[in-house]
Amino acid sequence: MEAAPCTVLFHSTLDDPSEWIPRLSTLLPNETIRAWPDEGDPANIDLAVLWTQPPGGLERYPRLSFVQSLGAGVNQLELDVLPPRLRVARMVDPAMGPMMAEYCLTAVLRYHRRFDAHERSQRAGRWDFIPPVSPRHFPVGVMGVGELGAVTATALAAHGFPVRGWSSRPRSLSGVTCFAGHSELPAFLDGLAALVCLLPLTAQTRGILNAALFDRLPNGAYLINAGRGAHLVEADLLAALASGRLAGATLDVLHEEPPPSDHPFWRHERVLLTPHVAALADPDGAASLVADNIMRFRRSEPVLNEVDRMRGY
Ligand code: NDP
Ligand code: OXD
Repeated sequence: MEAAPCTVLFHSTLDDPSEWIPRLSTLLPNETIRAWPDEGDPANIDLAVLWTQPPGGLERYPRLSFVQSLGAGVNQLELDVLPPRLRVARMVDPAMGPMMAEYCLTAVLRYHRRFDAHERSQRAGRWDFIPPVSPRHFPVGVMGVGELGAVTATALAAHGFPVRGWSSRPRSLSGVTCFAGHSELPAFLDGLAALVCLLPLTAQTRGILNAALFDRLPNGAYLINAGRGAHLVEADLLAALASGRLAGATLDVLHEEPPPSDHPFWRHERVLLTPHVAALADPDGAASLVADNIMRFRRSEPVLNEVDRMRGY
């Protein structure tokens, strides 16, 4: 039997509703799609497609039963304050893996081929000859080898870098040496030339990029964080860059995006900031994934990529 029509609320501070609403309306012709703030009566909202909670929070929607996240990460939805009955699915868009891999490969190659140093030399008017080294001598570690990390680790390995992956549960990835759990973190970090963070932000991973972790890396290692800003203890990064423990950092995510204008990262010569652009769901393909999950939920079928509310990702 056809389910009665329902109302779907769309809210994002990142994604453009004019890209999403027409596609969702075509794919879900029987549902009413409303773009916040034009939400109508909050009591009529059944489902939501969100990057973050709309102002006023989700308690305003007493009938809301399912949230499809526009982000692969879901920490920005503040899962802890959502009613326990609310089910949440995250974005797994196959187009995002290669996009993330490309971002991380670009950042790793920039360090491996010493473009960072060449940029500094040029600015100082120096012709510094730094001989290139083979990628075989530049081990890269990827923290988090889930949907995005696995594609990234595999792409780095295909480029000739020795690659290690670290996850919560043991994993096996072709061409990647895998480590799991806290007990294997020191072995994972030992000797890395570059560390890439693609973890979800949870109570376990908040602040994981800190002085104690940096001290396990060799002097002159590089950090690339495209997970979440709160993975990083910013003061510890500044200290590690000052001491030479770390030689540079590429940060796509920050505690505050954008950071305040007086933030030391803006003008730090060893920090490269990018504005949360590493990977983004493309409405062209991802709108049908969202519509499919909504239809699954409506038919009481298992939804795809449901978030484990206890685990937080
Ligand atoms: P997944 O859930 O598919 O993968 C997460 C990985 O992290 C898994 O391998 C998981 O281990 C591992 N992990 C989680 N907690 C721990 C822990 N405590 N210790 C060790 N490993 C852990 O997520 P995605 O790959 O889809 O996305 C990862 C993150 O990337 C997102 O949560 C988001 O924060 C960020 N992101 C950033 C974007 C950007 O543009 N900068 C774009 C999209 C995402 P296990 O396999 O054992 O579960
Ligand atoms: C994210 C995303 O989680 O853009 O950052 O999907």
